[in-house]
Amino acid sequence: MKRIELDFADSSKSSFAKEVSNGLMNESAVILRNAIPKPKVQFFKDCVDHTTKELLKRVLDHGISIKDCDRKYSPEEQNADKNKLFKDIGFRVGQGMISIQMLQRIFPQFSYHDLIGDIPFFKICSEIYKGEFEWFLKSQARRVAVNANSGSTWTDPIHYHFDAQYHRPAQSIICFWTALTPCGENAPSLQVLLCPHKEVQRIVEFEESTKMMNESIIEEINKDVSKHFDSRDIWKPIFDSGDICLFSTWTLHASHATKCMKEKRLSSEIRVVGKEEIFF
Ligand SMILES: O=C(O)CCC(=O)C(=O)O
Ligand SMILES: [Fe+2]
Repeated sequence: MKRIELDFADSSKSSFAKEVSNGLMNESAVILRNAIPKPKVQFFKDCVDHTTKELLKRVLDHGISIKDCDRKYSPEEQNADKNKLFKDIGFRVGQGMISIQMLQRIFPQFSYHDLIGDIPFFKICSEIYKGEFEWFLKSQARRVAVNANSGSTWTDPIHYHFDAQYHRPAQSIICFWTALTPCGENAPSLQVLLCPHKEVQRIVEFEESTKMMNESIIEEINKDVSKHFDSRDIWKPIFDSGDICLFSTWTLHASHATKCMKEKRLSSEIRVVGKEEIFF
């Protein structure tokens, strides 16, 4: 498998969108260097930090401690609870995840999709989907720290998975994973396991007609990806702020974290979905 890195300085070339699309389809992930200008990255980083602080304050003002915001209680109890909304927000803030809907409580004008609203991104998505696509609203910012405490507004590193195991039924979703702070050396970043989409589907026994997969194989992958895949295909790039890793709902990925990473990371996973059914 090839490790493809493209520089956005070349994004005006006529072949650029095709190179990105081919890279995603053949290698399952592509790095886009310098994809978002630094001032834009800084602006969104400030928006996310401010949203985190402001929402945390609102949750605390309702007498709710974010440590208590787990979701174990039943739907009936939740519906009867007048603080349900703030417990829900408290849970997500506590986990370091700021959804578009949460961002827009504080900044109604903005969405993470504005980060990829420029023409080169439109061309890339048009090339990948060869038809209509739309913004997928399950997009968010994520604040990651090695050894995050629960309820600390930071999330722990995430284990190996592919997003189709969560976004069911499987849709043709791609993710522009965008580093909003430098990461990969001193702060936790992202790793991907390069493997053709069809091979991932074969190994998890994905049934196109029923959209079913073998749950116990998925569980094994989540625990230890090397049980079913070749760990020599793992790629752990170093990201500067504004760099993007583009991957699909079938790409295996995880946080890349080591004990010596003392800094924290902010990123945004910005998703796009095709109107057509599965084609990956
Ligand atoms: O940011 C991470 O460490 C994991 C992100 C992830 O799983 C995703 O963007 O789908
Ligand atoms: Fe993921």
